[in-house]
Amino acid sequence: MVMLSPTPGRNRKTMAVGIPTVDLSQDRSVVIELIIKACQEYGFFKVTNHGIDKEIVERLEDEAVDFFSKPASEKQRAGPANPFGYGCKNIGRNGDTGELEYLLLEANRLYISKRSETISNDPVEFSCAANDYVQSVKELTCEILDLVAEGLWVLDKHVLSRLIRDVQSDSLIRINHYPAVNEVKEWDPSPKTIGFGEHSDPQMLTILRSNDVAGLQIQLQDGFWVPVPPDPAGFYVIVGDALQVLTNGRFVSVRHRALANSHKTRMSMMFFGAPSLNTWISPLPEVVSPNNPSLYKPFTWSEFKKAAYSLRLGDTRLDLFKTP
Ligand code: GA4
Repeated sequence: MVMLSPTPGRNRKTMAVGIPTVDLSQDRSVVIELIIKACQEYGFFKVTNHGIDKEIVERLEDEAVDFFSKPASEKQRAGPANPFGYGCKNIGRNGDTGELEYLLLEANRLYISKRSETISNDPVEFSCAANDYVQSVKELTCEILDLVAEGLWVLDKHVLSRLIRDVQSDSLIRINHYPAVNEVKEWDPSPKTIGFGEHSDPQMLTILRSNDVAGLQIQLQDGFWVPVPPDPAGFYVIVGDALQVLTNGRFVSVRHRALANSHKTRMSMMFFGAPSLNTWISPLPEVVSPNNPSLYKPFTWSEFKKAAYSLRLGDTRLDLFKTP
């Protein structure tokens, strides 16, 4: 694996870095130790032996392939993506753009809706595929959050997963489609074709799955960018801003980006696990002490979301909520 310089093009130093991988079928105590270490050092890891059926992933992937292969005018019927639906090139509300198109949907409201009718000729089929996928990745998110709570010696072991299981949870699902480009340099140290610019995810935890096309990169705490090798059979776990706050900065919300300079079409599917809009977010009592006071002012998820959407994609929005 290669590690890229933080200032691409200038200093071409490379180093080998491994992406932390957690085999969920191992002994529980080993799994917990590996997850805590990965969340603290990288805010990112891959899970294998996660128990999610391949067929569940492939059904939603097939639906998405069908949708993105439609003519632009038809896809536009499912847009714009503000707040939910089909989006093309525009990201958020403040002028960010990328070389991608996508579907952004509320994970808790995937019933057979008018929206499904604009996405698929068989809305029941689409809704079922999306629902089954969401159920599976939500379970995985909750399982990981329970392991995290146990690893942090939190008394109420389900305090984090309960936020995601809440029927009012503001979790989202996103399917990104990065079209292939014709001319690609074998190895480009200063990538120009940004599919999705660098950012951290505002939510608690993101579960990402991609097809076998590379593009995802994560930024290490020292600023180096590391390409993440694709693994369609695994899931990648991304620590978001809200979990950084809940752990009082013990976990880091990893900055990541997606390049789109591949000969092959890349497709990724993300589940963003978030609490309900009125949930107060502040460090868990077990991670604060007189020697380790809270680094953040309490805020509701709704306030944080509002701040995130008022800023640019790459802004470090947590700065607004730091204690003086
Ligand atoms: C990043 C994570 C999710 O994809 C997302 C994104 C959202 C959007 O695409 O509309 C945001 C971005 C994401 C962070 C800051 C704001 C909001 C674009 C943007 C500029 C759906 C999310 O929740 O936050």
